[in-house]
Amino acid sequence: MREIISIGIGSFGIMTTDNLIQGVAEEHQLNSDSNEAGSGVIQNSYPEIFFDEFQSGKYMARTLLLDADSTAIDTVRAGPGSSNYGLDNYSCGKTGLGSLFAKGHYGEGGQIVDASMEKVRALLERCDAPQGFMVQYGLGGGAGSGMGSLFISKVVERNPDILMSVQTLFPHRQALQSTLEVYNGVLCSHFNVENATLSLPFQNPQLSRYLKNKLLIPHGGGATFEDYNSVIQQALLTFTSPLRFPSTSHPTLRKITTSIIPFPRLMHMTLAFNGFSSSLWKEYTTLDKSKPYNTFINTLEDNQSNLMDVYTRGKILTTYGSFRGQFLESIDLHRELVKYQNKYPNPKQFCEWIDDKHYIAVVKGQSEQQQQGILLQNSCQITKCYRDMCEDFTIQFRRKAHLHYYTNEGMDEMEFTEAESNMNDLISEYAWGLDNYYMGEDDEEEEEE
Ligand SMILES: Nc1nc2c(ncn2[C@@H]2O[C@H](COP(=O)(O)OP(=O)(O)O)[C@@H](O)[C@H]2O)c(=O)[nH]1
Ligand SMILES: [Mg+2]
Repeated sequence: MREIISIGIGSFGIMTTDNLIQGVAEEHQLNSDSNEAGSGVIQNSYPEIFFDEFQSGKYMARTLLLDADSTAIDTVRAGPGSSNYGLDNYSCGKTGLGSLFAKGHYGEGGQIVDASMEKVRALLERCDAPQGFMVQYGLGGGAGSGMGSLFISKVVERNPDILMSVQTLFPHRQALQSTLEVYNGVLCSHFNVENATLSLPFQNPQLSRYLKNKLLIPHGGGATFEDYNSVIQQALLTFTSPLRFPSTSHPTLRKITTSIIPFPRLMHMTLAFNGFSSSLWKEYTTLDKSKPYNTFINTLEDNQSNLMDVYTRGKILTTYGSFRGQFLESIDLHRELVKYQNKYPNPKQFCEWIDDKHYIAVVKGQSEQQQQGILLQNSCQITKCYRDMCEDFTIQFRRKAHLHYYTNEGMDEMEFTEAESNMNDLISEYAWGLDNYYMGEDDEEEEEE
């Protein structure tokens, strides 16, 4: 059984991992008190992808939640999903990390990660044929960036063949909780690029825009982390649904990554998500249920569906679509995508030299209401996030602002320089697919040096 090990690190990571696990338990109708498969358990579905099934019939999440302080873990333990975990699923320290990558990677956080390796080994040992890790963390936080980057590099070092998919919260200029977030983000991305196989990033301001544009709830700017997290939860549930339910093309994480990632470092996806399943969704009212393909593809391709703030133009290399709905057929969806691709002015938008750009998996939905789709695009448009982050990084780093917090913890300035140049390399690896329009528009080309 192709098991996935889910890991949550830092507050953001722990909350989103818990949400994902709760969602999976609900979709497979695991009984929430005893955690046994309920009487109405869906035939032919595979909760074992995320859960260990014990001989007693109990299902426990194959999950590890790591943090430096216990705030987020306490919330989970007091929350509705607590019965999914045992004591072995948590690890936390006693003090916070003050939003410092240095403390998360080298200080107290490092010790917590070291100690968790034994638990990872035990989880892996119980697996039959693991398909990989899904690790959630925020690039801006101390625990998320420091411990997250250390965790994935340690796991990959010990298990070189393992697939590492990371779901991260990317810092955004409009939503920085601390000035250190851009430092943390660049230092952590430096490790992600080398160790992760697949990266699915999110940004809070874009999630906020998404809620405003797509949902009929009048938020009045008051959207909370829970609201953001519920969008992330639905997106990840849709992304993983073909792995957990019978589907066309029987994807595994490995199949998905091999079909959409032509170069190991260009593995940062832009996610577009649509969940028509509830009447709260604006498009639900206009959805033509007999012919939903147009609506699906069109709404997924419009920029408002993106969960990341990216450029509106730039080459798309490949796409992976995961859909569920009663009326959907993969062949029609594929045709619709190809039609979209050939529409003016799009042909140039798609990379010419990749033959089969679209990989699609469809799960027959359980109910008429359930219509969801997520489209992963491997595209150069994502460069915007890296460019913004690196620009902000350089402005601070040139003046050595806030640097002493890191050097006091024993970090060397060289590490900052290396991370910066690795990120600039990544940006230039994506540059071939951006038109001149974006390059050097609001930037005076002094960045080199
Ligand atoms: N969407 C979302 N963002 C969060 C959540 N918790 C924290 N954040 C954001 O994530 C970033 C990192 O913070 P956090 O995860 O608390 O740091 P850490 O615990 O040190 O890893 C900050 O910019 C927060 O605004 C959450 O539950 N949902
Ligand atoms: Mg925290």
